[in-house]
Amino acid sequence: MQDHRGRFLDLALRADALRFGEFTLKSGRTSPYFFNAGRFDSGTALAGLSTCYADAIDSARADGSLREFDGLFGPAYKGIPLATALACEYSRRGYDLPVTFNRKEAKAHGEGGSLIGASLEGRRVLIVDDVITAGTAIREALQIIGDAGGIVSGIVIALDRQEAVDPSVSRRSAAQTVATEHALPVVAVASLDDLLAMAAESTVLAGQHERLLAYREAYGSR
Ligand code: OMP
Repeated sequence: MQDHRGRFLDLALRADALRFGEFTLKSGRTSPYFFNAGRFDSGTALAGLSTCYADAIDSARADGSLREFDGLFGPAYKGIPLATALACEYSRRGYDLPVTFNRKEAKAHGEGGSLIGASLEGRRVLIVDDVITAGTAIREALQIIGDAGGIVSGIVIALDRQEAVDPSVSRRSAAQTVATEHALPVVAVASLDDLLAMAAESTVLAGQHERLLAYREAYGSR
């Protein structure tokens, strides 16, 4: 896996952004792995990560699975540095993309409001976030952008955990559900399947493969 998927997983492991153990997720599920985008905490780490996002986006554009966009939106908090670093990467690639992000608390003084950066009115934006598990964070971002008059072109995330919200009802992943409900493309730099493929081949991750596979069996999409 020499493309953006392998590069991203390598960077995440080296930055300690991808960890193994026992983690409680926002959904309440106990997971054998966790991706913490906050560990990409230096200019070099964020620059490396943003090239992986940009390569994933550019290959989705090349194969026609991603529509045109003319702005980036980073949902608070983790999406903010991701969208900002990605805008810098696109500037290096010759595209100057406007960036917008939100505050979690609306501000009543100064410039006021809950949005910072470029206006979303009439703009086609790509949402840049870290992870989709149940899709709650992404649904909030869709609402915020719609309320501000923006048009969402698609969603890009670092890691698709490929989890079904309620496996007893449906084995469709949260990312697939969001994509279908909103008729939007969701591009992931890498997925749990990519991590499983890497774990199957790597001596460092050999101990994790079975636990990841068992988790995928219990909660994963099909
Ligand atoms: P959903 O809103 O359920 O899609 O979960 C996405 C959010 O879960 C992320 O924005 C994180 O706050 C958190 N999360 C991670 O950051 N990394 C993970 O590996 C798993 C989660 C999670 O709690 O599901």
